[in-house]
Amino acid sequence: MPSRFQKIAVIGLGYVGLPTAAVLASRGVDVLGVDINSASVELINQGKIHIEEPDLDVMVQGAVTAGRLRASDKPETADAFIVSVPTPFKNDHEPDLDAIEQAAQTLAPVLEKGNIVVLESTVPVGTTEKLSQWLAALRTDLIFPHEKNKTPDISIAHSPERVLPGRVLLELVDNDRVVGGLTPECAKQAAALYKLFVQGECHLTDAWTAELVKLSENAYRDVNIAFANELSNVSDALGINVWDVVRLANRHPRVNILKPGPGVGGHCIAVDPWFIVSSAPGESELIRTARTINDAKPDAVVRQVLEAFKSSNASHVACLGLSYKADIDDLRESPAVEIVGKLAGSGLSCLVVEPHVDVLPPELQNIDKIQLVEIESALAKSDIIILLVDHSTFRSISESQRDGKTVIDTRGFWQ
Ligand code: SAJ
Repeated sequence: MPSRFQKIAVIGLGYVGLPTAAVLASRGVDVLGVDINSASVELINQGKIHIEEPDLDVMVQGAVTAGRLRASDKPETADAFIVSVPTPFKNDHEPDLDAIEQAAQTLAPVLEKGNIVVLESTVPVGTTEKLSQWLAALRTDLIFPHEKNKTPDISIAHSPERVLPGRVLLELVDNDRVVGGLTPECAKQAAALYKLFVQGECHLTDAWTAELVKLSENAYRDVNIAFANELSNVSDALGINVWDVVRLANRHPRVNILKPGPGVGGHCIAVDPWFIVSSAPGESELIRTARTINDAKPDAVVRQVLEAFKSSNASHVACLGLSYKADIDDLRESPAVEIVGKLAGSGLSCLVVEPHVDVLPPELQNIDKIQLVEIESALAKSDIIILLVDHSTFRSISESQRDGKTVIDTRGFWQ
């Protein structure tokens, strides 16, 4: 029997949407990718990509060449719609759902009876229901699943993405998925959609639970990283090497402390816990505290570097890495970007090395104290080296290149 999902539209072609679109196309589905960024749309239609992710370029090129994947700034009718747009925060860590509301406006005109809409973006609890309400307001001719005691024309579910940048294509297929429907039938329909490519298990639940599951996963990781970061503050205060503490404590069979670092970045872990805090401020003290501890880490690194600079004759500081973690090009919420900006703001000349980007991010551009340079040049001119990101390419830096310099290793890379 042919699949009921012959054509799928993916709204939002970012770090998750584009790989999802490409994987679906590789399973023989006709996929339309929709994005408001016309430069990305144009690039994808040429079989090229605007983000860095292992093997994604080959998969997108194959899908476009085979005529299975097209990109556009406008949606068309389809059997299913996957919404994968950013959900940042605004003001005092309040969730910003504008992109989801905009996606609802974009897809409402082309919705047809029998369609399914899956929200993949990480959202505060209750947003999937809100999406249903937004769509209902725009399409009064259709029945939506939040409307009680009616048989819906459209299925709506939340299935949060869980993929790790750098391993997206593998994890999209292998990871289990949580699929939460606005009704049990919506969950069943969405699970059938994911079974087109997911080899992990699909766990069915309601949309509200699925929303909190996703937020809990990232808050859990944030709290654990905050523990490691607090431990590094404690160790520094006591003059003890935190990397030895973590390594030795982790020899206990039930202890697994994560790695301290210069702070927590990325569009997920640094953002999502706030969605819990904003929904239940009185009940989320630990989650809020973890955010505060992790957010304070870049300033602690800046203080450490300024201290080292004062007691040296250094003219330049080599800042190794700008992305939010190793071996990727994603600079969103990156603590390294914040640290470099603050060091330059304090008058230090920063020679930045970031092998994964060709230009500095807007917030670091046109600052004469900051230059993006090659590794060799940065190391040759600097007496202080700050390792901000543990990129594999930095393994090529030899001991002799570090000899005689002050090294501040925020990732335990050379421990
Ligand atoms: N970090 C540390 N120490 C550690 C681990 C991470 O300082 O021991 C830092 C990283 O350097 C980085 C930040 O935390 O700045 C986040 O990195 P990450 O690798 O922990 O996570 P992300 O943001 O790349 O991806 C997370 C993942 N969530 C979980 O592991 C629970 C991923 O599965 C999610 O799909 C993703 O968020 C998302 O999109 O929500």
